[in-house]
Amino acid sequence: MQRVRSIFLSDVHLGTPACQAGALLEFLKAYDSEFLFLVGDIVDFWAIRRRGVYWSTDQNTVVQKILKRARHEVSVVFVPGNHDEAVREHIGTSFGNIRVERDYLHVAADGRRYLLIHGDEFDQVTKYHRWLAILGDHAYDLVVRVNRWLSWARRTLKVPGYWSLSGYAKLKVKKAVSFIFDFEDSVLRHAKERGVDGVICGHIHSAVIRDAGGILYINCGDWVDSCTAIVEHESGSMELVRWGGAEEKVVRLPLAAPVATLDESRQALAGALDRSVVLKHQGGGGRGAG
Ligand SMILES: [Mn+2]
Repeated sequence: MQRVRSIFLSDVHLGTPACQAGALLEFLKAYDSEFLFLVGDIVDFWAIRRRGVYWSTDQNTVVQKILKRARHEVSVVFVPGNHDEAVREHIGTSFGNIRVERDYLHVAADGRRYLLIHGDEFDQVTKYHRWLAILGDHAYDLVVRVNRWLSWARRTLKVPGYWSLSGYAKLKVKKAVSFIFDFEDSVLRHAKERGVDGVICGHIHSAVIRDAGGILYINCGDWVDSCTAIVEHESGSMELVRWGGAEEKVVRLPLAAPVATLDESRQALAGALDRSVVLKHQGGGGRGAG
Protein backbone atom coordinates (compact mmCIF):
# COMPACT_ATOMS: atom_id res chain seq x y z
CA MET A 1 0.00 0.00 0.00
CA GLN A 2 1.26 3.43 -0.94
CA ARG A 3 1.08 6.16 1.67
CA VAL A 4 0.15 9.60 0.32
CA ARG A 5 -0.80 12.77 2.16
CA SER A 6 -4.29 13.22 0.69
CA ILE A 7 -6.78 11.46 -1.54
CA PHE A 8 -9.44 13.41 -3.45
CA LEU A 9 -12.46 11.57 -4.85
CA SER A 10 -15.56 12.86 -6.58
CA ASP A 11 -18.55 11.61 -8.57
CA VAL A 12 -18.62 8.05 -7.25
CA HIS A 13 -22.43 7.87 -7.74
CA LEU A 14 -23.07 5.17 -5.15
CA GLY A 15 -26.61 3.84 -5.43
CA THR A 16 -26.43 3.41 -9.23
CA PRO A 17 -25.39 0.37 -11.28
CA ALA A 18 -22.92 2.61 -13.16
CA CYS A 19 -20.80 3.14 -10.05
CA GLN A 20 -17.48 1.28 -10.37
CA ALA A 21 -17.29 0.34 -6.70
CA GLY A 22 -15.04 -2.68 -7.34
CA ALA A 23 -12.38 -0.54 -9.00
CA LEU A 24 -12.64 2.05 -6.24
CA LEU A 25 -12.09 -0.66 -3.63
CA GLU A 26 -8.92 -1.76 -5.43
CA PHE A 27 -7.75 1.84 -5.49
CA LEU A 28 -8.47 2.24 -1.75
CA LYS A 29 -6.53 -0.97 -1.08
CA ALA A 30 -3.54 0.50 -2.92
CA TYR A 31 -3.60 3.99 -1.38
CA ASP A 32 -3.60 5.08 2.24
CA SER A 33 -3.63 8.73 3.34
CA GLU A 34 -3.71 11.22 6.17
CA PHE A 35 -6.56 13.20 4.58
CA LEU A 36 -9.50 11.95 2.52
CA PHE A 37 -11.63 14.47 0.66
CA LEU A 38 -14.98 13.53 -0.86
CA VAL A 39 -15.66 16.21 -3.45
CA GLY A 40 -19.35 15.65 -4.13
CA ASP A 41 -21.78 13.30 -5.90
CA ILE A 42 -20.58 10.44 -3.72
CA VAL A 43 -24.11 9.07 -3.27
CA ASP A 44 -26.52 9.62 -6.17
CA PHE A 45 -29.80 10.49 -4.46
CA TRP A 46 -31.27 11.71 -7.78
CA ALA A 47 -30.96 8.28 -9.36
CA ILE A 48 -32.20 6.59 -6.20
CA ARG A 49 -35.31 8.78 -6.23
CA ARG A 50 -35.90 8.15 -9.95
CA ARG A 51 -35.04 4.49 -10.42
CA GLY A 52 -34.90 3.09 -6.90
CA VAL A 53 -31.79 2.14 -5.05
CA TYR A 54 -29.15 -0.09 -6.58
CA TRP A 55 -26.72 -1.14 -3.86
CA SER A 56 -24.10 -3.85 -4.39
CA THR A 57 -21.87 -5.55 -1.83
CA ASP A 58 -18.91 -3.61 -3.23
CA GLN A 59 -20.75 -0.33 -2.71
CA ASN A 60 -21.41 -1.34 0.88
CA THR A 61 -17.74 -2.12 1.35
CA VAL A 62 -16.76 1.29 -0.09
CA VAL A 63 -18.90 3.02 2.55
CA GLN A 64 -17.50 0.76 5.28
CA LYS A 65 -13.90 1.45 4.24
CA ILE A 66 -14.48 5.20 4.26
CA LEU A 67 -16.16 5.10 7.70
CA LYS A 68 -13.36 2.90 9.00
CA ARG A 69 -10.76 5.41 7.82
CA ALA A 70 -12.68 8.22 9.50
CA ARG A 71 -12.68 6.23 12.75
CA HIS A 72 -8.94 5.64 12.53
CA GLU A 73 -6.96 8.88 12.43
CA VAL A 74 -7.80 9.76 8.76
CA SER A 75 -9.30 13.24 8.50
CA VAL A 76 -12.33 12.87 6.19
CA VAL A 77 -14.13 15.92 4.76
CA PHE A 78 -17.25 15.62 2.61
CA VAL A 79 -18.21 18.50 0.29
CA PRO A 80 -21.64 17.48 -1.09
CA GLY A 81 -22.46 17.86 -4.78
CA ASN A 82 -25.76 18.30 -6.61
CA HIS A 83 -26.59 14.58 -6.62
CA ASP A 84 -26.13 14.42 -2.86
CA GLU A 85 -27.36 17.95 -2.18
CA ALA A 86 -29.64 16.58 0.59
CA VAL A 87 -26.49 16.37 2.71
CA ARG A 88 -26.01 20.13 2.26
CA GLU A 89 -28.62 20.58 4.97
CA HIS A 90 -26.04 19.18 7.38
CA ILE A 91 -23.18 21.52 6.55
CA GLY A 92 -21.07 22.25 9.60
CA THR A 93 -21.91 18.96 11.30
CA SER A 94 -20.15 15.59 11.34
CA PHE A 95 -21.40 12.03 11.04
CA GLY A 96 -19.18 9.08 11.89
CA ASN A 97 -16.21 11.48 12.15
CA ILE A 98 -16.85 12.78 8.63
CA ARG A 99 -17.08 16.56 8.47
CA VAL A 100 -19.62 18.03 6.06
CA GLU A 101 -18.57 21.35 4.50
CA ARG A 102 -20.06 23.56 1.77
CA ASP A 103 -16.54 24.15 0.48
CA TYR A 104 -13.16 23.67 2.07
CA LEU A 105 -9.71 25.22 2.06
CA HIS A 106 -6.95 22.63 2.04
CA VAL A 107 -3.35 23.66 2.63
CA ALA A 108 -1.03 21.26 0.86
CA ALA A 109 2.35 20.17 2.26
CA ASP A 110 4.09 22.70 0.00
CA GLY A 111 1.99 25.54 1.44
CA ARG A 112 -0.25 25.93 -1.61
CA ARG A 113 -3.86 26.68 -0.72
CA TYR A 114 -6.53 24.75 -2.58
CA LEU A 115 -10.23 25.53 -2.68
CA LEU A 116 -12.37 22.37 -2.68
CA ILE A 117 -15.76 22.67 -4.33
CA HIS A 118 -17.96 20.21 -6.22
CA GLY A 119 -18.59 22.74 -8.99
CA ASP A 120 -22.26 22.39 -9.94
CA GLU A 121 -22.85 26.04 -9.02
CA PHE A 122 -20.68 26.92 -12.03
CA ASP A 123 -22.54 24.69 -14.45
CA GLN A 124 -25.06 26.88 -16.26
CA VAL A 125 -26.90 23.86 -17.64
CA THR A 126 -27.67 22.08 -14.36
CA LYS A 127 -28.23 25.42 -12.71
CA TYR A 128 -30.76 26.92 -15.13
CA HIS A 129 -31.67 24.39 -17.82
CA ARG A 130 -31.65 20.88 -16.41
CA TRP A 131 -34.09 19.65 -19.04
CA LEU A 132 -31.66 20.81 -21.74
CA ALA A 133 -28.89 18.49 -20.59
CA ILE A 134 -31.20 15.48 -20.85
CA LEU A 135 -32.82 16.61 -24.08
CA GLY A 136 -29.54 17.46 -25.85
CA ASP A 137 -28.41 13.86 -26.12
CA HIS A 138 -31.55 12.62 -27.84
CA ALA A 139 -32.02 15.75 -29.94
CA TYR A 140 -28.68 15.38 -31.71
CA ASP A 141 -29.43 11.83 -32.89
CA LEU A 142 -32.76 13.04 -34.17
CA VAL A 143 -31.21 15.98 -36.02
CA VAL A 144 -28.81 13.70 -37.88
CA ARG A 145 -31.68 11.41 -38.92
CA VAL A 146 -33.89 14.30 -40.02
CA ASN A 147 -31.01 15.76 -42.03
CA ARG A 148 -30.59 12.53 -43.99
CA TRP A 149 -34.29 12.58 -44.82
CA LEU A 150 -34.16 16.28 -45.75
CA SER A 151 -31.31 15.90 -48.24
CA TRP A 152 -33.08 12.92 -49.80
CA ALA A 153 -36.22 15.08 -50.15
CA ARG A 154 -34.26 17.96 -51.68
CA ARG A 155 -32.58 15.64 -54.18
CA THR A 156 -35.91 14.08 -55.12
CA LEU A 157 -37.57 17.46 -55.51
CA LYS A 158 -34.47 18.71 -57.38
CA VAL A 159 -34.05 21.70 -55.07
CA PRO A 160 -30.75 23.36 -56.04
CA GLY A 161 -28.05 24.11 -53.48
CA TYR A 162 -27.21 22.43 -50.26
CA TRP A 163 -28.16 23.21 -46.75
CA SER A 164 -26.99 20.93 -44.00
CA LEU A 165 -28.98 20.53 -40.87
CA SER A 166 -26.20 18.49 -39.30
CA GLY A 167 -23.75 21.25 -40.24
CA TYR A 168 -25.98 23.49 -38.23
CA ALA A 169 -26.06 20.87 -35.47
CA LYS A 170 -22.27 20.73 -35.52
CA LEU A 171 -22.22 24.39 -34.59
CA LYS A 172 -24.42 23.54 -31.65
CA VAL A 173 -22.11 20.67 -30.65
CA LYS A 174 -19.19 23.09 -30.66
CA LYS A 175 -21.21 25.11 -28.19
CA ALA A 176 -21.38 21.98 -26.01
CA VAL A 177 -17.59 21.75 -26.16
CA SER A 178 -17.30 25.32 -25.07
CA PHE A 179 -19.55 24.36 -22.16
CA ILE A 180 -16.67 22.42 -20.57
CA PHE A 181 -14.36 25.40 -21.01
CA ASP A 182 -17.01 27.78 -19.71
CA PHE A 183 -17.24 25.58 -16.63
CA GLU A 184 -13.49 25.58 -16.10
CA ASP A 185 -13.28 29.31 -16.75
CA SER A 186 -15.93 30.19 -14.18
CA VAL A 187 -14.46 27.82 -11.60
CA LEU A 188 -11.08 29.45 -12.14
CA ARG A 189 -12.53 32.95 -11.96
CA HIS A 190 -14.08 32.07 -8.61
CA ALA A 191 -10.79 30.58 -7.36
CA LYS A 192 -8.99 33.78 -8.35
CA GLU A 193 -11.54 35.85 -6.41
CA ARG A 194 -10.94 33.68 -3.36
CA GLY A 195 -7.20 34.27 -3.69
CA VAL A 196 -6.20 30.59 -3.63
CA ASP A 197 -3.37 28.84 -5.47
CA GLY A 198 -5.58 26.13 -6.90
CA VAL A 199 -9.03 24.66 -7.09
CA ILE A 200 -10.02 21.00 -6.76
CA CYS A 201 -13.47 20.12 -8.08
CA GLY A 202 -15.50 17.41 -9.80
CA HIS A 203 -18.95 17.42 -11.39
CA ILE A 204 -18.09 17.27 -15.11
CA HIS A 205 -16.48 13.80 -14.93
CA SER A 206 -13.35 14.97 -16.68
CA ALA A 207 -10.15 14.49 -14.68
CA VAL A 208 -7.26 16.87 -15.25
CA ILE A 209 -4.44 18.76 -13.55
CA ARG A 210 -3.74 21.96 -15.41
CA ASP A 211 -1.78 25.08 -14.67
CA ALA A 212 -4.12 27.87 -15.75
CA GLY A 213 -2.00 30.96 -15.63
CA GLY A 214 -0.68 30.52 -12.10
CA ILE A 215 -3.77 28.84 -10.66
CA LEU A 216 -3.98 25.06 -10.69
CA TYR A 217 -7.23 23.68 -12.07
CA ILE A 218 -7.68 20.15 -10.76
CA ASN A 219 -10.66 17.93 -11.47
CA CYS A 220 -11.01 14.53 -9.74
CA GLY A 221 -12.94 12.93 -12.63
CA ASP A 222 -15.26 10.13 -11.59
CA TRP A 223 -15.78 6.46 -10.68
CA VAL A 224 -18.42 5.87 -13.34
CA ASP A 225 -16.46 5.94 -16.61
CA SER A 226 -12.87 7.00 -16.08
CA CYS A 227 -12.03 5.70 -12.56
CA THR A 228 -9.77 8.58 -11.61
CA ALA A 229 -8.58 10.14 -8.38
CA ILE A 230 -6.24 12.90 -7.33
CA VAL A 231 -3.57 12.19 -4.74
CA GLU A 232 -1.33 14.63 -2.92
CA HIS A 233 2.13 13.29 -2.14
CA GLU A 234 4.04 14.04 1.06
CA SER A 235 5.89 16.77 -0.87
CA GLY A 236 2.62 18.49 -1.72
CA SER A 237 2.77 17.62 -5.42
CA MET A 238 -0.53 16.57 -6.96
CA GLU A 239 -0.95 13.52 -9.16
CA LEU A 240 -3.80 12.25 -11.30
CA VAL A 241 -4.27 8.49 -10.88
CA ARG A 242 -6.17 6.62 -13.58
CA TRP A 243 -7.25 3.28 -12.21
CA GLY A 244 -7.14 0.90 -15.13
CA GLY A 245 -7.58 -2.44 -13.37
CA ALA A 246 -5.02 -5.22 -12.86
CA GLU A 247 -3.17 -5.15 -16.19
CA GLU A 248 -2.93 -1.42 -16.79
CA LYS A 249 -2.25 -0.45 -13.17
CA VAL A 250 -1.60 3.25 -12.66
CA VAL A 251 -0.74 5.93 -15.19
CA ARG A 252 1.10 8.74 -13.50
CA LEU A 253 0.90 12.35 -14.53
CA PRO A 254 3.35 14.29 -12.40
CA LEU A 255 2.92 18.01 -12.15
CA ALA A 256 6.29 18.53 -13.77
CA ALA A 257 5.05 16.94 -17.01
CA PRO A 258 4.25 19.37 -19.80
CA VAL A 259 0.59 20.28 -19.66
CA ALA A 260 -1.45 21.25 -22.69
CA THR A 261 -2.45 24.86 -22.98
CA LEU A 262 -6.11 25.71 -22.99
CA ASP A 263 -6.02 26.50 -26.71
CA GLU A 264 -4.33 23.18 -27.54
CA SER A 265 -6.91 21.15 -25.68
CA ARG A 266 -9.71 23.25 -27.15
CA GLN A 267 -8.45 22.50 -30.68
CA ALA A 268 -7.86 18.80 -29.98
CA LEU A 269 -11.34 18.40 -28.58
CA ALA A 270 -12.97 20.32 -31.41
CA GLY A 271 -11.04 18.18 -33.93
CA ALA A 272 -12.18 14.96 -32.29
CA LEU A 273 -15.76 16.16 -32.34
CA ASP A 274 -15.56 17.16 -36.00
CA ARG A 275 -14.53 13.60 -36.80
CA SER A 276 -17.29 12.06 -34.73
CA VAL A 277 -19.86 14.34 -36.33
CA VAL A 278 -18.69 13.31 -39.81
CA LEU A 279 -18.87 9.65 -38.77
CA LYS A 280 -22.39 10.09 -37.48
CA HIS A 281 -23.42 11.96 -40.61
CA GLN A 282 -22.19 9.07 -42.74
CA GLY A 283 -24.13 6.67 -40.61
CA GLY A 284 -21.04 5.33 -38.84
CA GLY A 285 -21.01 4.08 -35.28
CA GLY A 286 -19.91 5.75 -32.09
CA ARG A 287 -21.58 8.45 -30.08
CA GLY A 288 -20.81 12.12 -30.43
CA ALA A 289 -20.32 14.56 -27.63
CA GLY A 290 -23.32 13.20 -25.72
MN1 LIG B 1 -22.31 16.89 -9.93
